[in-house]
Amino acid sequence: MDKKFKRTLVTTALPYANGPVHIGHLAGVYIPADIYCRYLRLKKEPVLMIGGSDEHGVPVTIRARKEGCTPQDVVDRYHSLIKKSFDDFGISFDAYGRTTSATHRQLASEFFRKLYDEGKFVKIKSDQYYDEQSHEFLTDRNIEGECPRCHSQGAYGDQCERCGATLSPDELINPKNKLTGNPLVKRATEHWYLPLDQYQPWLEKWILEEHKEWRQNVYGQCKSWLDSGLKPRAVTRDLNWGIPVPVEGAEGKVLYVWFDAPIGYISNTKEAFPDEWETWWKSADTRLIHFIGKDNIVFHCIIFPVMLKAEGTYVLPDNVPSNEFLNLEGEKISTSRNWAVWLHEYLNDFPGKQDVLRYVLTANAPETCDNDFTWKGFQVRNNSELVAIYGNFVNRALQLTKKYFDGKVPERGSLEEIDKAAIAEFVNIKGEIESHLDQFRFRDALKAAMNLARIGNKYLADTEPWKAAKTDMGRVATILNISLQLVANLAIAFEPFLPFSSARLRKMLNIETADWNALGSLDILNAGWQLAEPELLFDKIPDPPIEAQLERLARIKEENRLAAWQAEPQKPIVDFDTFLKCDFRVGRVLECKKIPKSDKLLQILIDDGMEKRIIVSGIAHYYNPDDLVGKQVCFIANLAPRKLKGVESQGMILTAENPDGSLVLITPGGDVVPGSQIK
Ligand code: B3M
Ligand code: ZN
Repeated sequence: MDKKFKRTLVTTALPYANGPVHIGHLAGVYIPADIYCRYLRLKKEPVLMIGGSDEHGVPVTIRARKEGCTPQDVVDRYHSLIKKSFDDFGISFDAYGRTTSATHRQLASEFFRKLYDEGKFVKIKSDQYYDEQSHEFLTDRNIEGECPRCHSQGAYGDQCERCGATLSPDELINPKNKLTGNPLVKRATEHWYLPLDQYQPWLEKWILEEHKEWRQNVYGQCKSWLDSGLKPRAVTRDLNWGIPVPVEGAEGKVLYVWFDAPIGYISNTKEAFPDEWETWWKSADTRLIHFIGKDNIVFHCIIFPVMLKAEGTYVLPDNVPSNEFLNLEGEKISTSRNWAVWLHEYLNDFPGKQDVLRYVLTANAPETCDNDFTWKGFQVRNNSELVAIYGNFVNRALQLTKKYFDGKVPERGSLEEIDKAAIAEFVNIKGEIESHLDQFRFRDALKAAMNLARIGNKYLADTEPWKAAKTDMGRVATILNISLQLVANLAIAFEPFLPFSSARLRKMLNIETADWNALGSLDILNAGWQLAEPELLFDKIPDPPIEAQLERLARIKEENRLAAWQAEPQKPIVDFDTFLKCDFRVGRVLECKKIPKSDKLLQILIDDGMEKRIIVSGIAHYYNPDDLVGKQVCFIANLAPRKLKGVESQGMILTAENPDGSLVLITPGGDVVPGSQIK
């Protein structure tokens, strides 16, 4: 650790307590954070790992209404389920609290009140949609109506999922309360805003100049937020689920969930360590690290730091190692579509195999780009890495020792060249693992640990102790002594990554604790030391359970396919003449570029066979502008022109929408003359 720091405070994103946790959560946040904290603890550095449930926010209230229970019922249920999943997977929290705790409510209120008293907020009055029957203001996501662009029903207050338009609730035609269907009226309301714009110069210096070492994805996202200019952000909401705004005249208002949730890191520390929490949070020599997923970057790198800075007594994050997303069998993980591997279900299907999942998710971690989890890949990593490399080496070394030396560590005699070469390779691995872990490169660190086992396997294959046993038991003793020291090294090196297996291995070696400083040593086990009975460290996973998982996913896909039809039932029949009124044609893309200030829209210049025309299309998430040039596309030519982000679109390009909302262009099956009609 950097000399200027005395302790490391690790926080992990607080999962919303409105559903169970899945492999994406584990891979993105909790496994890397757990590896890191276990590593620091092994090195005897002071560290706290803080987590907890995020129990406020609109999604909790939506779930409660759907299930006909109270929000408190929802969060009680999921808090317990989530906490159990984390315990089961060995995620080693030092504190795991809840944002509905009294400690949190008080600390978050005091935090808000301090900023309020010091005039750090601005108060802004605006007209918001209000449901006069249910007496509530509505958040953007809870408003539904007709899209002003594509005129489909069911567009949200912030976005039309049909045509991809970014909307504000004001643009919706006939806005309604999504849950009750009630019509809405406008009503004036006042909220407190955090003036992020005032902190822009400070953030630019603090992030862009002083934290160039942050991961590229994190730094890049911050830069693009800063480049487009920060605006004041509301930190209160008109809602009845949350922490009441501690100000007179603010009845019916609560703290915005993203204001209170990160304060949860502090209050969860306070609740678990009432005497020490301030040392951890308020000393300049604390290094604060936030582990999060990429959708949380702006909150942890911009908004929360501004809150901390405004408050003035807390430390700021030193690093925010955010991961990208993990997909499942090539598709985005989705809670609502049940496209996920739920942790509690995994443990039912693969009891005792926590470490296998920990291994696969680390080896495949979405550190630098989105990554894919596949069940076949899971099986291959288990069978040909954990079983065939790590488990195999350990088993051979222990079984041979049992056979030739009754399970006692034999004496090491003089070394041959081949021994020295193997030792020279393995002593460097400690430094390698450390340098990767120090820089949050967990995948590489795991690979380095696995190399130790590879070295061991190669060493046994090269020295063939079973052959030497016919002539020279002294030689066998030396080879097995070195092999057993390697096994002991493996137990230490894997301790942060695979804690359950390391504990079992230590049991076989008869050693109680792992000492990180011993990593690289050839004298961990003394000659004469009695080992315990060897067991297999990992077992092969056969095909049937993997096939069962794939069948489950295929079933879910089928259910989703049917649900998609039900969600978008066939439209009323149109007669042939009406159909003929639509002029569908083929065109060729000549030029294509992104539309500034929109992350979804592309401006596409098309050769329509007669002349050139511009069409705006919401496919920027799925296609690179450059890749489209030269492609043939299908479009509707006689759609009334309309303006999108200031650009007039003369027609619409045809796409197909996957259940996850991703869009795919419709293209002709062969080359067609531009302008050809589609009938
Ligand atoms: N609950 C969002 C999420 O799970 C949110 C994180 C809060 S961290 C303070 O993505
Ligand atoms: Zn639309």
